[in-house]
Amino acid sequence: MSAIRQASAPAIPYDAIIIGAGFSGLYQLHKLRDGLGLKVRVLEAGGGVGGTWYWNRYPGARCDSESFSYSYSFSKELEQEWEWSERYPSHEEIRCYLNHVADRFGLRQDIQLNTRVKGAAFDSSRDLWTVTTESRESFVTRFLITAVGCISTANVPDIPGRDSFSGQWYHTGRWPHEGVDFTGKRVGLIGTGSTGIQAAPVIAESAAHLTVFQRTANFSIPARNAPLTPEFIREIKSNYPALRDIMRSTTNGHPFAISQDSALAVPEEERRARYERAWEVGGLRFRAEFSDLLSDKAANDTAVEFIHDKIRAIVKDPAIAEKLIPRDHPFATKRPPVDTDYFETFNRDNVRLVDVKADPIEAIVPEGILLKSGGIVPLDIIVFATGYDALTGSLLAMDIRGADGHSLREDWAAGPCTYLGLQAPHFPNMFIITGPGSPSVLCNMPVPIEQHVNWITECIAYMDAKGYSRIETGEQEAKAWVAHVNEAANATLLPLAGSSWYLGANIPGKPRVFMPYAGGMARYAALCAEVAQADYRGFRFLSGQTQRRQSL
Ligand code: NA7
Repeated sequence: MSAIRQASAPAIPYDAIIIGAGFSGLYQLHKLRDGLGLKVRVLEAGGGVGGTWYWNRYPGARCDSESFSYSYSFSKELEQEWEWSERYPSHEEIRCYLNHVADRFGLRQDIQLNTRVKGAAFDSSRDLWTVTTESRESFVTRFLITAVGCISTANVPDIPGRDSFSGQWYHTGRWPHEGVDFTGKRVGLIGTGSTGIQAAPVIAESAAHLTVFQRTANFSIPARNAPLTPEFIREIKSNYPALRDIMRSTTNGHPFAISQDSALAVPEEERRARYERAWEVGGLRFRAEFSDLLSDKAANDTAVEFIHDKIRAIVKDPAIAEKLIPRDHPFATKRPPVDTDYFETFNRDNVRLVDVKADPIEAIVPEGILLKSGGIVPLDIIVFATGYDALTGSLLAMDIRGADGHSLREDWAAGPCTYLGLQAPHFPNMFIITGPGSPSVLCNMPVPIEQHVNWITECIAYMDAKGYSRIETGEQEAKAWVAHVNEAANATLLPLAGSSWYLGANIPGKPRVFMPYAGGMARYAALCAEVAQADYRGFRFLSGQTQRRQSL
C-alpha cells in the first residue's frame, strides 16, 4: 500500500481486486503490486492461469497473432529468455508462457483460482467496492479492475432438443482438459468462424466422418504456420525494441506496417501479383497489403475477388466451392480467420458441408441433427464452434452495482457505454481492461492490454499522490465517447458485416452496437495519454467524502 494511504486511510483489506488471471490480469497484478507496492488479489474462475487460453483447448486452437508479437513487452529479460517454437503459438504454448510469467514474477501467491465472482457493489459513503464470489466470500477493495477477457462467455445456441442428444456435445471454449477422442466417430461441427475453421481440418484427420454445418461462408487466409528457425529467433531477439515500436505505431498492434498503397492505384496485374505474394506469406499480413481494404468497398472487392478465385482453385467440387464462397460481407469486416488447410478439408472423402442457410438446423435429436428438409445427419459428437457473447458477456454475467444502486446490466441494456472503454459512468473506481469502446479485439491483444494496464496503474499512482479516494466519469463524457466509437466504425467498412460479433449480432436479443474502437490503436493510445496529461480530462476525482471537483 502506498505511503499516503498508509498514513491517512483506515485499514482496508485490498487496494485492488482484479477479476481474471489471463494476459491482462497477470500484468495488472505485477504492475500494481510490484510497481506501486499495493495490496492486490486476483480472483480467477478457472483452475489455472491463462484466461481465454485456460479454456480454449479445442483441436487446432492457436493464436492468429504471430508468436513473438503475442507476448509481453514490459520485461526485456522475459523477451530474451522465452523461446517460441512456431510462427503462431498453440494454446498449450501460450499456457506454458503465461504459467512461466506467473512463476517468474511470483504472481501465484496473490491469485485465487477456482473463484468465480458473482457480483460487486460500490459503497459511495466509503468509496469502496465489496466483491462477492459464488462461494460467498467477500473482498473489500478501493479499486475493482475487470480483466475478464473479450471472448470468454461461450455462446451455445439454444437449439431445440439439445439435451436429448444421445452422443456427447462440447463448446470449443469449454473444451475438456483430457481432450476428446474422435477416432471412429461421426462428428458434427457447427460454426465456421475462426474456431470452426481451425478445428475442422484437425477433427477431419481423426474422425470417421465430419459434417460441417455452415451458416455463413467465411473468408480465410492460409496461416502458413511453421517451426521457427534459430536464425529467425536470434533476429527477433535482437530487434525487439524496433518491432515493439512498429506494433505500437500501427492501427492493429501487429508487428508489420500497413502498406500506404491503395489497391485501386496499382495496375491489375501488379495488384494480383501482390495478393499472390501475400497469400504465400500468409496470415493477417494479407490484410496489410493495401491501405484501403477496410475503408474503400471497391478496394475491398479486389481482395474478395482474389480470395473467391483461390477457393474455386482449391476446392475440387465446384458446387461445394460455391457454397464456401463468402458473399454477404466484405473481406475482413468480420474477424478474418487464418487457417491450415481449411478449404482443402472439403476435398476429403470423409467431410461433408451442410449449408444451414439453405437447409436450417431444425432440432437436435437423439441420433444427430435434424434439418428442415427432414433429413437427419447421424452423429456421435457435436462440436459447437458457435462463438462468444463477446466484449460484454463476461462483464454482464456478474451483478455489478455502482453508485446509487446503478446496475451495469440495466445501464447497458441498450448497449455498452464507457469513456475510453476504461470506465462506465456511475461505476467509480472500476476500471475495465480492453472493454467495449476500446480497440481490444481489433488488435493484437497484448498491445492494448499493456497500454490499458499501464494507463490504469499510472492513474492509481496519480490518485494516491494527490490523496484522492474516488475517480469517476460522467454520462456526457461516455455519450461523447460512444458517439466517437460509432463515428470511427462508420469511417470503415466494418459495420457492413451485419452478423458480426463486433456488433453483438450473434447473440439473440443483444443490442446491435458496434463495440470495439476502430479508430486505431496508436491513435487511441495517444488520446489516453493526452487525457492523463490533462489531469485526466473527463474524469472527476474526489478526496474522502468532500466531493471536490476536478477536471470535468
Ligand atoms: P465466431 O467468429 O462468432 O463464429 C461463430 C460461428 O458459429 C459462425 O460461423 C456463426 O455463424 C456460427 N453460429 C453461431 N450460432 C449458430 C447457430 N445457431 N447455427 C449455426 N451456426 C451458428 O466465433 P469463433 O469462436 O469462431 O471466433 C471467435 C473469436 O475467437 C475469433 O474471432 C478470434 O478472435 C478468436 P454466423 O456467421 O453468425 O452466421
